[in-house]
Amino acid sequence: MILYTFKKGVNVIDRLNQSELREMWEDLGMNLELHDQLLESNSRLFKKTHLWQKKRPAAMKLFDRALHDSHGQRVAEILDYRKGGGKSVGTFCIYVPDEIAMAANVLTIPLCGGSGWSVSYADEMLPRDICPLVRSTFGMALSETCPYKTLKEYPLGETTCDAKKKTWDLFGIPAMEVPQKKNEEDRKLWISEVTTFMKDMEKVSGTEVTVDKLRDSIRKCNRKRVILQQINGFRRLKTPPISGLDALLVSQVALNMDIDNFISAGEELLEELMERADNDVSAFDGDGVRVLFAGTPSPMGYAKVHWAAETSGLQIVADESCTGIRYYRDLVPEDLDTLDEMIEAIADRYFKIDCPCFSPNTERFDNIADVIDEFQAEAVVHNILQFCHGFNIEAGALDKMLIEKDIPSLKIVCDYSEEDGEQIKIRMEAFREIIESKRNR
Ligand code: BJ8
Repeated sequence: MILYTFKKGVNVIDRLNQSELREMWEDLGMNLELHDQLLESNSRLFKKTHLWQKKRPAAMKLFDRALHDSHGQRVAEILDYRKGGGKSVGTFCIYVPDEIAMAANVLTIPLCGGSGWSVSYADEMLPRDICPLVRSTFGMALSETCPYKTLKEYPLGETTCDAKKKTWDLFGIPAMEVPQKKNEEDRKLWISEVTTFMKDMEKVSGTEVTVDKLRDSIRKCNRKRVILQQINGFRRLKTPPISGLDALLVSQVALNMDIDNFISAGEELLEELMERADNDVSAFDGDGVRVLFAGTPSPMGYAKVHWAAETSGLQIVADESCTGIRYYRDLVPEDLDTLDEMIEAIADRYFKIDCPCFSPNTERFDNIADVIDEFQAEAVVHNILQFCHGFNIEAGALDKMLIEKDIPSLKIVCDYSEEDGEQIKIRMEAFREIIESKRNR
């Protein structure tokens, strides 16, 4: 057996070979034939979207491996943890406070699907005209190709968009109540929801959340977010040492990977990025056009728009999404003394998330304007997953703000399928030409 070797790796378990993996999937009740198809589709797509890049940091191999391990070695780690009495809950949104679950010894497993392969398997239960993120997630569960289906005490939803809320109802999934507005009474409701979440997590694990445990988990989650901030901070440079595609991969993997292993891999990548920055090594050929990617999340498996942009001479230098800045922008203060103070601070940290599920959501526009300035983006690529009404309708107001700032934007509404990839590329190339000609005006 090969050992799982991270430089300063922790939570190390023996690496499973192929037949051990198949045995594990069989024991989990998965459909091996369909799962093989899913893995084949994911790996073919990954080669196409990521492996054409010639100037990737060497440390990206850690994240490539973590991506490929998400249905294998990571599952084995969680299985091992659960066999030892560990508890876990499945989640679908970055609104669920990891710090609290961690302090109660409960592992959160993000379940959002990014694979186009599984979307049609959702037809059995869900309408076709809802967002591919929801359909991909439940398509995997319904086709018995999701290894996490039985690896948790329960899945935990949240009251964000209508597609998710009604799906929770359909499948009998409990949900945290995320308010729809951000007034003081909404904040109070959210603090009480976070408190209820803590009690639920204590019940799940039989472990009391103490001041010390919560302080430790706040520190650890902050550490992970700071690493993401630092990695992405290098994208401010004129010659970014990491591409948008790879920065997205790091963020996608951050949601699934064991937190200690992620911190360790992130530190290794940071060291290399520092060196590349010192030597002015870019991840891109030539100058390109600096763009901000804004919009719906890109869960693991989905990188079509990043691929189309970066194979067309655009350089994505920042991601305004839940698989980008929205996930790591805000930290929780570490110097608090009581449980109540900590819970309130955690609730406030998550309440800053500027999801279009809120009405109004004007802080998102201010945040986007700041990111454009900070990362010197010349343009915005606005990606909206088909049927996501919140992001799609909000795009109108965002466009207005961008026009006022004289920032060109391109809106791409699409699903997870591969068919429109080339068409999107043509639009990206035309967009790049427009921005280049604007430069010469
Ligand atoms: S905080 S963006 S992770 S809800 S893309 S399922 S909104 S129809 S994912 Fe999200 Fe939390 Fe908001 Fe972020 Fe619905 Fe839109 Fe689909 Fe979405």
